[in-house]
Amino acid sequence: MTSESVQSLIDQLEAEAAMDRPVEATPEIGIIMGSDSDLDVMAGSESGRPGAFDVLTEELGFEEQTDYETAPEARFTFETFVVSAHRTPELMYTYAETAEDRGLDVIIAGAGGKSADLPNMTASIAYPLPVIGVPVQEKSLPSVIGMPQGAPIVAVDAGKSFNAALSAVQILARQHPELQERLLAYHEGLQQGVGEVSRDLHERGTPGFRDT
Ligand code: RP5
Repeated sequence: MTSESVQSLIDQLEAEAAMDRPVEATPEIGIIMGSDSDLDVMAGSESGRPGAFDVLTEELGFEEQTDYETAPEARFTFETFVVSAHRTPELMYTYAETAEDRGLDVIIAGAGGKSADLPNMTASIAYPLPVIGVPVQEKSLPSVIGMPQGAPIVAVDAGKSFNAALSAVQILARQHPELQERLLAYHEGLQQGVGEVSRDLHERGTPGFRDT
């Protein structure tokens, strides 16, 4: 028995899949997580470590798409849903099965707990669409990366949704030179930061550097 709220999401995904919208009007990246309690890890927390939402919106010029009738201005977008492998298996199935027809090019899937099945089940159903798994906790790592031969998933270290988003954009960048430029600019910024810190440490010396 599927609840009304879940069924309405399933119906919406199926309807969107049948729409055949132009690629500019649909998100390239789908972000799903097993629970809204995963959101701080998957999106990035306001007070803690940044995540997929932060790098996509602040570094790479993406916008989050919340309405399919009125797409955001940004050319590249992502969507975000809670999809639980154990509590809403029908929704997981429909999400993965409709992903390509809804215009997604890559899915980032995160789950916590010891039985973090959302990333690997999504990868199996959405195949050959690439899925990047994020173990939300350290103990989720074996169940996210432990796929049998012939059933691929790409995965990042526990909690590293930031890197999952970078990997997703690397995949997209093979077809979109403007994303390649944004990735290079982001990397140059990292290099610049290390170079500045290195010069500062060297020129002030360790005690002086520590005092600033
Ligand atoms: C997993 O169980 C979710 O991905 C989450 O990390 C964990 C706990 O979920 P809640 O009980 O907080 O909803 O499926």
